[in-house]
Amino acid sequence: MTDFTQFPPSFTWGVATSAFQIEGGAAADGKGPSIWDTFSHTPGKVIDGSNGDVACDHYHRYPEDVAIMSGLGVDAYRFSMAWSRVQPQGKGAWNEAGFAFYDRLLSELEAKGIDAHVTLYHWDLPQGLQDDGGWLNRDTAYRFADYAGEVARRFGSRLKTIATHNEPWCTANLGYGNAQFAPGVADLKQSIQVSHHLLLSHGLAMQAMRAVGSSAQLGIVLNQWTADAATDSAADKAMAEFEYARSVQWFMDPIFKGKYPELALQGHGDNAPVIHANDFKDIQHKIDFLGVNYYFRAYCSAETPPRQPEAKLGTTDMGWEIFPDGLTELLLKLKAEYDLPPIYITENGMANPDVIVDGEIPDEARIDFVLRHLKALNDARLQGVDIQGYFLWSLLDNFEWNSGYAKRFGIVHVDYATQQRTLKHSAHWYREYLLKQRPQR
Ligand code: LGS
Repeated sequence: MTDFTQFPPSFTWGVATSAFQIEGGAAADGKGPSIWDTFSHTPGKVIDGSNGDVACDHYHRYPEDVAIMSGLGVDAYRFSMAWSRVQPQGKGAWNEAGFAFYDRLLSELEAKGIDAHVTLYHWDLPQGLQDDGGWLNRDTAYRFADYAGEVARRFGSRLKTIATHNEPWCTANLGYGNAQFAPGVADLKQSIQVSHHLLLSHGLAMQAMRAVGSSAQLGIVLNQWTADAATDSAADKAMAEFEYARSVQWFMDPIFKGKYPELALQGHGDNAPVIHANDFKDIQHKIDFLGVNYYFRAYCSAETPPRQPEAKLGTTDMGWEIFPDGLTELLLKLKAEYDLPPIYITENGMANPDVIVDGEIPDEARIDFVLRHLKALNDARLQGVDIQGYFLWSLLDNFEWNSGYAKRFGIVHVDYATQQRTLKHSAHWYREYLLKQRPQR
């Protein structure tokens, strides 16, 4: 299919994971519970009834996992820290044993020459803070800044980048909008207020980290998509415009322009958030990089039932349309609208119903998916978008939130009964592809 695309030698090639999805060790060494521990242990919340108690047991098997990454030849590893591992209640005492785990992980990565890209918040709020009102409580933003400052102070010099949040859109819209994710609230007004507190917490955390003089590049990771109208009808077009405003610009404009997009703010009406006088000043703080997670486009149809995209390239095991062109379009749109810092594609990948056949896992569909998206991102790069790296989601099959373990995103297969890791064809392919990108190494 797609031809080989040569990237510059300085381009960063990585893989990504997050704490709750792989670590396990749910109560190990003083870790406090997070909202995902609570949520996943509540019957009916996760499709297969599973939880993150053991997950990929990465908490104990991290040396093996780092060795796998080293074998793949990646430059960089994106992972998240579990806040309640290092601060069990989300406020008050730090847990030294929790920091010690990340210290060991970083040492392992350093020994293999793999750069660490850390996310501070990948959805696992300490339950102690949820008990105080969670992200609906403005105070949580200040607790987050304390945590960010402490991580930067301890580890800043060993980290290439620190992202405050992963996909605050998901926390707000899935955690508080439709109850699919922890903490499981379905209330539009609350979800919009939560999105504001998440943005505020990002700005406060940036300042707390700057204050300790960390050498790491500081930024945020946003899930983004283009929004296409299904037809030329005025209703579909208006829907697409609103979708882009409420999802992409809603998180970008405060950071880059110090305000919410008018269209979305108007549309939210009485559900618009309570904003304090200095909030935008706190949020609009220069970031060193922007992480973009891209999986699919939004397809907007005002009809009942809504029109579905043709999905010429098919859909993934999540039912998501494969639409690499949307990545090029998105990046060009962002460049036209904002004064952007360098971009990392911090997540891209697909769920596939992978099975082991005679010891092999032939996930050719995933290779095709990644190749097409790399081509799409290179098209944007050639048109002037400053893209510094690509992180494939995910290194390992893992706990896919409310889908449990049934959906497999890894380039490495995990047998959850034995914790055995097996490289899929895509992992072998990625290794060879990276060798071609940098034959000198
Ligand atoms: O595993 C997650 C991956 C899988 O697909 C990861 O933890 C997240 O950071 C990220 O959200 N991931 C992901 N995203 C696809 C789009 C998310 C928005 C869902 C909208 C519902 C229609």
